[in-house]
Order: sequence, then C-alpha cells, then structure tokens
Amino acid sequence: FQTQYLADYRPYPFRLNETRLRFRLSDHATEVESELDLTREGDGPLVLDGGAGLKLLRLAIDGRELEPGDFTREGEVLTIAETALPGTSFTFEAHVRIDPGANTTFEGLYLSGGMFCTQCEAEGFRHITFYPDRPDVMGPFRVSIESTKSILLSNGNPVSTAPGRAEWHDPWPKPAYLFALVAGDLVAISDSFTTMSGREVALNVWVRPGDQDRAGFAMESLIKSMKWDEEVYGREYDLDVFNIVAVDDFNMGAMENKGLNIFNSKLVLASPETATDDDYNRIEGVIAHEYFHNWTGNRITCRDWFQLCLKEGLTVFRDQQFTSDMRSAPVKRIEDVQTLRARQFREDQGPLAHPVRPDHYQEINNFYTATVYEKGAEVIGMLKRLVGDDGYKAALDLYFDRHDGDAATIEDWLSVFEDATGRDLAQFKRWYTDAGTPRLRMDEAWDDGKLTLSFTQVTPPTPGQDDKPPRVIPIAVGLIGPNGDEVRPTEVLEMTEATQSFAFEGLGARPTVSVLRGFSAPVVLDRDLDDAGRAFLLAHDTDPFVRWESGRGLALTALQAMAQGAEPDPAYIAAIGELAGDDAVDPAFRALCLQLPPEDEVAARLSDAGIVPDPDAIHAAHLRLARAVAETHEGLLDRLYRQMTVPGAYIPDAEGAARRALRNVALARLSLLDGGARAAAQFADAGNMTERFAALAALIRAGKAEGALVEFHEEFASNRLVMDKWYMVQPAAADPSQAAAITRKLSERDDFDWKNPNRFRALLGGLSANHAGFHAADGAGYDVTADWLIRMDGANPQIAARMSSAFETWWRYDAGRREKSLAALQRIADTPRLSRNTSEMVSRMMA
Ligand code: DPP
Ligand code: ZN
Repeated sequence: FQTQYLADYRPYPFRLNETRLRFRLSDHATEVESELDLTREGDGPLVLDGGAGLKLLRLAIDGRELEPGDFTREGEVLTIAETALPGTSFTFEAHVRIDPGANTTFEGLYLSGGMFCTQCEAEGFRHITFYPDRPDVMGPFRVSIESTKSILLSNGNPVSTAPGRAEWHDPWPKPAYLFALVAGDLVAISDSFTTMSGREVALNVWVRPGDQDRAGFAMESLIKSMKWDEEVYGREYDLDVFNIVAVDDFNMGAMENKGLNIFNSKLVLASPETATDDDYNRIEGVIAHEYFHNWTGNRITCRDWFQLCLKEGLTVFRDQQFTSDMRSAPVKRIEDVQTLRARQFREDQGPLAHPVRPDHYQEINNFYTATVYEKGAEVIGMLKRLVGDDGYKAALDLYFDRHDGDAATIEDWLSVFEDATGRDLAQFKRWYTDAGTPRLRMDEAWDDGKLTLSFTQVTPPTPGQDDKPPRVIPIAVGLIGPNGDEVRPTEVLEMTEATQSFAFEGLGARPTVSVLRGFSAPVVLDRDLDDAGRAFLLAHDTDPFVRWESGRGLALTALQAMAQGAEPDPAYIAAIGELAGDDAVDPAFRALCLQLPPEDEVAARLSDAGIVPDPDAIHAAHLRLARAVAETHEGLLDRLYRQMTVPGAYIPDAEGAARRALRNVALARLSLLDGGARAAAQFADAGNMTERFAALAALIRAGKAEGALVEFHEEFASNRLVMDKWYMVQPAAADPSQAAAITRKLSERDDFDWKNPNRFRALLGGLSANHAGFHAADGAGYDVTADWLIRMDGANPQIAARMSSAFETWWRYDAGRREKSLAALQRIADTPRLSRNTSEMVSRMMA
C-alpha cells in the first residue's frame, strides 16, 4: 500500500465551476450521471478518483464520448489523456452504475434499513462516481434524484420536488466529501429559526416513522447551537433549510454535510426511558459540533487531509465551549481531560502516536483520532490562553474574513493569530508537528518569602521522531496560603525552554502551589506533593480542575502502591469523604471526585514509571479501594443515595443529571456491601434509563444480574440503541476472568447484528473497556477480539481498523501477554486480502 506525504501536495490543475449529478436510485443498480464544468489552471492530464466498484458506462468531454485510447483506468485512478481535452474550459461527463445494496463498508452510497444514504468523508465520493475527490477541489452542486422513496434529500436548497423526483442546488462551493444524499420513507419533526440578519431557516430532523417522539431533544439542541454560534462567534447560517437525518448504520458519530447532516441514530434519538444523561449530553454536544462545522469545516475547509485538525480541533474546541456555556464549565473541563487522558495520552504513549497534523499516512480514515480531535482542541485552548480572549476573538474574526471560501492549512490558521496579535508562533507550531505528551517536572524552592518554581520539560520519542525540541507550555499557577486562602490568583507562566524557573516574591508564609490550573496544557505533570498537600488542595483550591486533580492524584498514588501490595491509603479515603459530604459542592463535581482513575490509566502510569503493570493486580486494587471507601463512608453514601433523588418527571438538565450521577456513584459503592439489594430495588423502580442502566451495571458487578438481564432484553428487544447498551455492559462490567467468554457467547446470538457498527462497537468495545478482561493472562480477550476484527475487515474495514487500537498498549505488559497479543496481531496481519485500513494499523502497532 502506498504512503501519502504532506510534502507532496500539489494544487489540482483544474478549477471546478459546477458539478451536476443525476441519480436514478435502485437497490442494486443505481445509475449516476455526472457533469463537471472544468477550467484548466495548470499542466497535465485530467486525473480523477474512482473506486473499483464503479461500473463504467460512458465517459465524454463536451458531449463527445471518449474512446478506449483516450483514457486509462488503473486501481482507483482514471486518467483522461491531455490529447482528449480541448482548450481551457470543458465539460467532463461520466455515467456509472453502482450497487448500494451490496455496500457493507458504509462509505459512499449505501442502504441502511431500506434507506439510501451516503458517507463521503474522507474519500467516499470516489465510490459514487469518478471525481477529483480531494478537499481543495470545490464547486457548487446541482443534484437530481429519482427514486420511489418518499423523501429525497441532498445539500443546499430544494429547487423542485415532485413524486419520485427532487432537485437540489447548493450554491456554496464545496468539496466532494461534504456531498450527501438521502432517500427514504422518513418523517420529520420540524421547526424554524430566524437568523441574526432575518433569514428564515426551515429545520427538520428526519427519522423513521415511529421515532418522532425521540427526536425533540436533537431539535432543541440544534436551535441552541445556531443561536450560540451567532452570539459567541458571530456566525450565521447560510441556507434556507437545515436537515438532519438519523441513520442506524453509520461508521462514525455524525457528518457535517452542507445543509444535510447525517447522524448515527444514537446521537439523535433519545427519550427518558431509552437514553441516559450521558446520551443526552452527547447528543447536545454532537449536534452542536456538526452544526459548527458549517463555518469551521464547510465555509472554510481543509486544503488536504493532513490538515484535518484545522476543522476538527477547532470544531471540538467550539463544541466544548458551547457545552461549558450550556452546562457546568468546571465539570465539562474535567470530563474533557478524562477523555483526553483515556484516549489521547494512551495513543501518544504507544506505537500509534502521531502529530496533531500528521505528515504521512496510508489510509486517512485511520487518522480520525483522539490526537487530531481532542489534542487538536487542547492546542487551540493553549493558543487562546496565550493570546488572551480578545486576541483569540480578533484572530478568529480575521480567520473567517480572510479564509471564507478557502481550503486552508495550519499555516494559514497560525498566520491569522500572528497577524491579529503580533505574536511569533514558530515555536508554538511544534504542538502541531511533534507527536508525544511532554512530561513536565516541577520543583519548588522556598527562601524567606521567595518561592521559586523550576520546570523541566521532556517529550519521550515517538515513532519517526526521536528528538523533541522544547515547546511553549502555558502553565497556569495560583498560590494558596496555609489557611486555605488564595494568596496569588491565577497567572500564566510561559515556558519556552527545556528548563526554566519562575520566582514569586514577597510572600508571607510558604504557600501550596496550585499548578496547571484548568489543565492549561496537555502534559503529564510530575511534582513532589505529599498526601497532606494533595488533601489540602482538594479541600481548598479555588480552581476546580486542580481540586479534582488532587483527589485523583491521591487515588492514583494509592492504586499504584496497592497494585504492588500496599494497603488502601487512609489519607485518600478521609479526604474523599470530606468532599463527598460537603453539600455546598456541586453534586456533579462530587460524583467526578468519587470516581477512581480507570484501570488502564493506572497501568499507563505504572508503565511510565518503568514498572510492568499487572492487570489483575490493578483490578484487585481498584475493587479493594472502592470497597474501603464504601466501608468507611457507608453512612454518608447511604445518606447521599437517599438525598440525591430527583423529584418529578425526568428532565435531561444539568442539575438533575448531577444529582443522578452522584446518586449512582453512591449506588455503585454501596452495592459492594449490600450484595446488590439497593441496585435490585432501583432496577425495579427506575423511571428513566439513567437509573435503570446504572442499576443494571451494579447488579452485574454484584453477580446478581441474571434476572435483570433477561427482563431488560425482553423489554427493549425492539430498540436497537438500548440493546446496544445491553451488549456493551455485559463484557464491560463482567468479572475479568469471564469477560472474554461472555463476549464470545454474546457474539453467537442471533440478535448480534455484527455488521451494524453500533452493535459491533458495543460488544467488542465493551470488552476492551474491561482492562483486566481484555488483557486476561490466557489471551482469551485478545483472541476473541482478533477473530471478530478479521471477520469485520472483510465487510467494513474502517470499523475493523478503528477497533484494532484495542491492541495499541500491548507493549506495556509482561512477556506472556505480549506474546499472546502479538500473536493475535500477527494473525490479523496474515489475513488474506486484509484491507489497507487494518493493514496500516496492525503494521504500525507491530513496528
Ligand atoms: N467530520 C466528522 C466529524 O464531525 C467525521 N465523522 O467529526
Ligand atoms: Zn467534526
């Protein structure tokens, strides 16, 4: 398989003036006729992308049908010889036939539950017709659709609709990856929005008949997003209609196609009985994310796929800001850091580490990663901190002004910050080009009223990058006096050297340093702070992130020691009890503090410290610490459990969700003592899925779930999204020694519809979320995962490749586990006709 390099970028030698598409839809023989008005701007033949599944019926230039000598077709490339191209401007026509009904990759045009739909990012359009399938080739589109389905949708504004036929026009030039088409017997819930300049926009959320009553929250979220983007970024919507369609078979979460967002149904459909608070939260965030792409992604797109973070990092950053404004900002920040550590730090620590802007790839779909998305957002958060809120606003205004209509680069992005603020960002750019998570060490010296903080930064080598020059690290610091008062409010230290000191003078007594406030940089911080210091910050810091982080630090140290034989740490148990019982503190924050760091993260920290992690010992330590908390604070937890009920009908708001979260952590702890009695009662009485599902998980952990699992299945058998939860929680909450066997058994059920990405991810993702279960010493977790990845690769390579990252930490463990996981990877690598997607992932992991 060929490697693509950023350095090889060349502009396309033709300008695209307009694209006209005509679809005659049929399950197994859809015909696509295309006309591209092109103008020559450079040298060479006309090179178009086109997948092997395109049955070529006709090619023409300016109406003249091409003959065999005029073109060649090799692999996925169609080349029209220069000699077949007239002067400067001409129309290229293609007529192809495709088979959406046989498309199991869910890329290009496919069928999902009888509905035609598309997914073109990153390179799916080439499976619809021959096209310059690259993001820097943009044009307005006219689309006509003929089909027997009742609802026929594409991008832009409707031009005409008649039974069996619809025409759409999208006036905004766009690359092919933003093209979309939907044809199905759908129903909508509809609303409207009047933009800041008075444009009336029709809004529709399209679902299958019967699902309308679960689409209301998505619509509310859309309206909030449209308003927020006007108020905060001054960005207005630019078409007469905005359509969202929910689809059951979808490789990703959702897709920002211009004017026609297509969503995985799990990110649209919600009712109190079927969706949890987390589901609601995610729906609101992803609806916002895709909507925000209309400006950051669509109006300004990427020059090439190496620049993916230009739209994704920025749009994640924007959806994080949105959620902070809609809900609790501190809670959102802590949750984002949890995700970053669980997924991105893990990626950065191993063989799949890559820069936020990679400079080579084989398969771009393998780079829709936590590094590009979540670290991409962190980098923007650092930029904003460095230039300040006003500088950020000026830079963004300039970005929209200067680049509207462009396919831009990270260099363009950094230039607007330099031009708007006068800052030199040459060193800052390393955050985009250099992979790896910096380790930041802080040492303190105290001398008669003067506190000196000395920092050292080191970034470990990552694949292909051995030397890491120092980066700009914004370190937000505050000082807390011995009585718990803040003696210095937050200030941002700008570290630019490998080693650097900063002094604070005129201090009365030695303060406790609150450092990396708000998680001001995505680094691993190392400092000598004892349990008492951590407990002090947990109790007194004004910065909610450092408060939470201090509790987490206590837990992590305790777990690391316990995994090597120590007893539970009384300092942690006492401090966490103090906080949990403090009714002045937001219940959501208390719930976060009561959670223990995930077992995978404990393994990562041990590995970082040069200790080979033992998954079983970590799991045992986790259970033991949770039990010790429960035993010490049984009375308090029971009080919280009874006190944190939410009266009245379920509303998916932040306040109610916060109380439910705290109540459910209390339940999880108490279930370690009461044999699942409270969980059984909650499962029977719960009026909403948040409570129901938490009870089910607690029952599984207590070994008392047999009846509940049957009941849950009976009640929700016809609801795919709820059944996904049933598939996920069983391996995830299972005793590690059983997790692989449970996974295999569930995978043999008739309703394990493995070709559905949500179902597959639920089961296999549930297993890999069970750290000690996936890494079972006998290799059973590796084996069942490999078996299914091999099978999935034949149907849907994108999903197989994504899920293969379950193996990315194989190198951390003992020789026995390493050997077994490598054998599983080798078995995948040896599979005949393995896809480019999975082949690239496996070879990177084994390198
Ligand atoms: N561009 C899509 C997104 O919103 C990818 N599925 O992230
Ligand atoms: Zn996105």
